[in-house]
Amino acid sequence: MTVAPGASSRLAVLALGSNVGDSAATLQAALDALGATAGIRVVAVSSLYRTDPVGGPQQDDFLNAVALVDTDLGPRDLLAACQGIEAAFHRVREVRWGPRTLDVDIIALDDMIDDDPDLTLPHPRAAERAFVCIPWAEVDPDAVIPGGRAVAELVAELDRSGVSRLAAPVLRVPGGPR
Ligand code: A4P
Ligand code: MG
Repeated sequence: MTVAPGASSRLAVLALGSNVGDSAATLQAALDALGATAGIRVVAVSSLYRTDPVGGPQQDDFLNAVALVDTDLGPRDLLAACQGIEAAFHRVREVRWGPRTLDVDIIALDDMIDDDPDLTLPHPRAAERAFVCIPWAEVDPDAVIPGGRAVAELVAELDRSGVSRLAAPVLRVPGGPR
């Protein structure tokens, strides 16, 4: 990606998902909340994708998207910011991989690799998930999973049948053109 973060900043790849309520509005509001967080600047946002649920109980389709953010926050503070925004949307954690108003996962943070269960980097299931890799490749065609493979290569190999790009509505970069 040709985004040039500031000297002390890092580039984070965030995956957003929702399958409860007005998911498109929730994802835009989550982006706006990220953009309003001190130390986070949203630099790019993918299209919205309607995706078949992966894992968990029988549940509605998700809307998913990927955002690139430039951040001065450390890994813990970035995770806390993401979880704070999830909480603001009344996310309740009841069923693993179950329905949720909002999920904001950190897919990658610069080239960091960490197996800490509280913040595993890169996200351990990113490479196998078309609903992450397809929007990621859209916003950053040259992306490489830290310690892993090129995202565009993964997209070419993954089953893409459960993921469809929506022409509308379109997510906006907070502070960007309308
Ligand atoms: N955690 C560890 N690493 C990270 C990371 N890189 N980013 C910890 C964010 N959190 C991370 O997460 C559980 C714990 O993971 C947190 O306490 C955090 O410290 P969670 O958000 O409470 O729960 P979750 O998202 O349900 O768990 P998990 O296992 O991360 O879920 P996945 O793998 O992200 O899957 N199908 C479609 N189509 N679209 C989806 O968006 N999402 C899931 C969730 C399943 N199926 C889906 C979708
Ligand atoms: Mg999550």
